[in-house]
Amino acid sequence: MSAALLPTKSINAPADLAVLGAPPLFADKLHVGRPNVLGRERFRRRVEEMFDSGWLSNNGPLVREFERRVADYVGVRNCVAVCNATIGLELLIRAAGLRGEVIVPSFTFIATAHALTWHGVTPVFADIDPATHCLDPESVERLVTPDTSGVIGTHLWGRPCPVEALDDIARRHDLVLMYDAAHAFGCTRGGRMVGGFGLAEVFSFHATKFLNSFEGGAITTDDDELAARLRLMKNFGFAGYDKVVYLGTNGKMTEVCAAMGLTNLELIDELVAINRANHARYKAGLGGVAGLRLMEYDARERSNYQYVVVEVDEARAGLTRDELIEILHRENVLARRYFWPGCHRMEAYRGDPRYAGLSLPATELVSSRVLVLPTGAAVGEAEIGLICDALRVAVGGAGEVARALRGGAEG
Ligand code: T4K
Repeated sequence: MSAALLPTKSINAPADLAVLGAPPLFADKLHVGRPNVLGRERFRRRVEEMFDSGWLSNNGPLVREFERRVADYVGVRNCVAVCNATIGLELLIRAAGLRGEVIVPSFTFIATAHALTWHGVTPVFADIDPATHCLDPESVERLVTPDTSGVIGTHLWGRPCPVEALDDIARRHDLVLMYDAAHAFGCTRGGRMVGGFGLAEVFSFHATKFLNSFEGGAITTDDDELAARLRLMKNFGFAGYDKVVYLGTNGKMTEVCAAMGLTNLELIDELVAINRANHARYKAGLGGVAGLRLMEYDARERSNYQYVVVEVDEARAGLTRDELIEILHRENVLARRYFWPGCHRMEAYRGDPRYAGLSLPATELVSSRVLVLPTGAAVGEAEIGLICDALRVAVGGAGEVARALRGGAEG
């Protein structure tokens, strides 16, 4: 445990909680998404080589090596590295010719929807399966219209979408199927690596992802022609000096980002092991706490375990999800409500008449129940034990804790 995270107390009874006036558990804040920064020496060596090479961006040797290694790891023919996953999605939307309407989950990071809207394509929000938090194929099927050109599924929390059912819908309706795989690097479905499903998939290597390249992303596909188009489009459409063959943008990954990505790719087993151990600790620590359900990862598949997601059943816990978030924040544990309230209820969309009155019951229920807890190399057994203590004691003393939290409103 780092000195900044040394606990200031133990939590054995409600009176030990900060919401009841005790000092916070941690002097410093624990974030969801604190970057993993292992392998600093390897990274520094690569950066020195980069300086020596005189090549900082524009498809340099480190980016090319990163692309090769990601493609090999995922088992696809092509990987196109990009500056971030949002631009990756935008490039893919253009390159695949999506237009009109595209069906997406509302329960996803806003970038999935924004990437479409930014390019004048209408995101049509489908509901999710409350058990998996991924797209519900029946909801998708109901939303197909003559204007639908595609479907983008999100492998939420690194748990893959029902790719077989979505594939079937896409084939029957002649739709382009692609995936936002921002959370799912290193995960499998049916033993097959995510990255090879649909026409193409987009990974994120943002600083907050378990495997980061500072900022970064990658589009993976077995379609050589699509990959060639993406390469041109991410470099303004240049096909040679003075020769622009496509409308393009600047979506290039820099060499320093590729250096970080390569370093972390070499450490991927260690990074996954850290997350897996943390997940098991949360499982042990939260077992038997009424109304809290930790989302599991399928033990038969490979997973990156990068999100620790808890669903709160308010009736059983005696506290709402938002009250538990408040309790944790007061302890300096910055748990998050990803992805509340769902894209369709975000200001950017809910004011648009196309989404007025849209009701997605599973999305709305799940987004009101989910809380995401810190994991990664920044936390370990001690911190997780204390976070679980705080949750267990809060739920155990829910009556007293709720009175303290609601006192102002009720009085
Ligand atoms: N699709 C999906 C399904 C996604 O989840 C995402 C990104 C994307 C697409 C788009 O990928 P990129 O274009 O970003 O490659 C964060 C990330 O910014 C975002 O990348 C991620 N998903 C999303 C789930 O989480 P915020 O708004 O929660 O970020 P922020 O700034 O609050 O960071 C989280 C916490 O991490 C903070 O409390 C502070 C801490 N932090 C963050 C950074 C960057 C650090 O301690 N150090 C750092 O360097 O979105």
